[in-house]
Amino acid sequence: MIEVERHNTAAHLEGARDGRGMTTLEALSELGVSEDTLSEDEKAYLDKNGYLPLEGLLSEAEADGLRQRFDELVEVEGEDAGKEVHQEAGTYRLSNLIDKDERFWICISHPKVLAAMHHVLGDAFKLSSLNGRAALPGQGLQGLHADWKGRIEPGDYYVCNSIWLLSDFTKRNGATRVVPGSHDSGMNPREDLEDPSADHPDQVLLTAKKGTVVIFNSHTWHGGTLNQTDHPRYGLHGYYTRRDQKQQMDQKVSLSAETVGRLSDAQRVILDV
Ligand SMILES: O=C(O)CCC(=O)C(=O)O
Repeated sequence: MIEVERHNTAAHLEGARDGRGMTTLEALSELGVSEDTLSEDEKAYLDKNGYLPLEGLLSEAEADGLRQRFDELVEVEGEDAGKEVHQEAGTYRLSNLIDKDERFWICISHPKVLAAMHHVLGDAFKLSSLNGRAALPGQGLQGLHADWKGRIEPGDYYVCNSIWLLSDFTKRNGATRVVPGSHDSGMNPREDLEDPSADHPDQVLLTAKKGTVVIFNSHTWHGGTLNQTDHPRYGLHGYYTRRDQKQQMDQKVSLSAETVGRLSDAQRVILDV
């Protein structure tokens, strides 16, 4: 699970203009984000529910290509897969995906996703990590959690996630569950629920076609469910944080010079490298 502690070392806007002299807002503009990239209805849905499904952001061929690459990396990395950030029994986990294939860069470049991050996190934010998770047959149940330790004031969000569906998410294959509106509850499920693994009366299952990206405010209570099928259920987690916070995976340390050299200035701002 992703949980990051607060790291209050800088004012929120410090770092908005980085070494390349470009602010996050300027980078967003370069990457094609404008005020109306998300519709007013989409923004209102995200504000109210704490999540927003965006269908068809990847074509079927793109999703299949990423899933194939996912499997190759699992094979190559073997027991080390995911260890840069987190390993989880019953799943394949991968980390540091920006460095591992240029095709994953869509997760830091898609205007709709970046517009949603801007809406939740404000004018200065960056990627925290890009990880992969596949729930294996008969596995994958997680307790409800927020990707943040402790409680927050409603509206004062630190982190926001995007889950990129590389499989259809169905009722039976371990689709992510979320509790709509819980981002503004002022509570944290790990501290405030008696049994975070139990079904929650208000939970909804995020069933959708592969190629969909579901944005979820990471303070929204969520978790993987049990995969009751014979096939793994694949997703990527493009996890973002306010710019004054520590990244889950320090991109300056984890990206090779070769990768950094191939990124555009705007992408480098999003990665803070
Ligand atoms: O992959 C999923 O369905 C959600 C995973 C998740 O919330 C986590 O690993 O923290």
